[in-house]
Amino acid sequence: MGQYVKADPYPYPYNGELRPDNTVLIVIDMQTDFCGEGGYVDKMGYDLSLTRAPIEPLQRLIKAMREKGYGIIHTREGHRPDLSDLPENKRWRSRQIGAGIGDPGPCGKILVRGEAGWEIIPELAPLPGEAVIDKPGKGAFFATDLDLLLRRGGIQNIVLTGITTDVCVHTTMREANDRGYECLVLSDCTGATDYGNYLAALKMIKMQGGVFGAVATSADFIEAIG
Ligand code: C5J
Repeated sequence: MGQYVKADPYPYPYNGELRPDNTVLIVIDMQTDFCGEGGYVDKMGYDLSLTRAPIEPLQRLIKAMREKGYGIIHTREGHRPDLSDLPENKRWRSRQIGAGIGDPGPCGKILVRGEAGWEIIPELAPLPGEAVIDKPGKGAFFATDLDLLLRRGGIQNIVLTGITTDVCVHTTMREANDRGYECLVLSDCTGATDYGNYLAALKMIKMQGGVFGAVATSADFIEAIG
């Protein structure tokens, strides 16, 4: 029998084992720096409506998953206040586009831990007890204890959401896929700074029979766990 989500290119998860004890939601980088006024993405000049689009669908999804007892993990991209974990080339590139990481901005120092811009937006604030992973890079597995938490918790399936689809969501999904986790990306719960990249990033997941996993809508996911 099994429990599956209607997804593309195959019903998710591959083995029909979708349960709160083996499945977790990861909400990636829903921080002011990526979707709020005066943050990093805003300073770079991108259209904030694209990275804000997932907020409402995420609120519905998180509520439904909390009610059904699924674990939720949040991530934040950011660097130590002394910038000792900020690669020089990352800083240089961000300055090229006028939003230097570590430089002062309207929401404090850009992408620096503890600053206002680095905080998760209040609409999607983690509940006490939900893990928050602080990551210095794009992928949530690099230089963090995420894999340890997942293995310790018996997690097989990862539902990926958040921003941005083509950068931190994709990097984390690729890291997870190589570690053997079964990945699902929810199309309406993610967004990118470029709409074409958003579409391409979703398309890439589905090629080769689901080379990185599968894609579904949050409505289909909520129906499946209902
Ligand atoms: C970026 C992210 N785009 N959260 N970070 O630098 O996708």
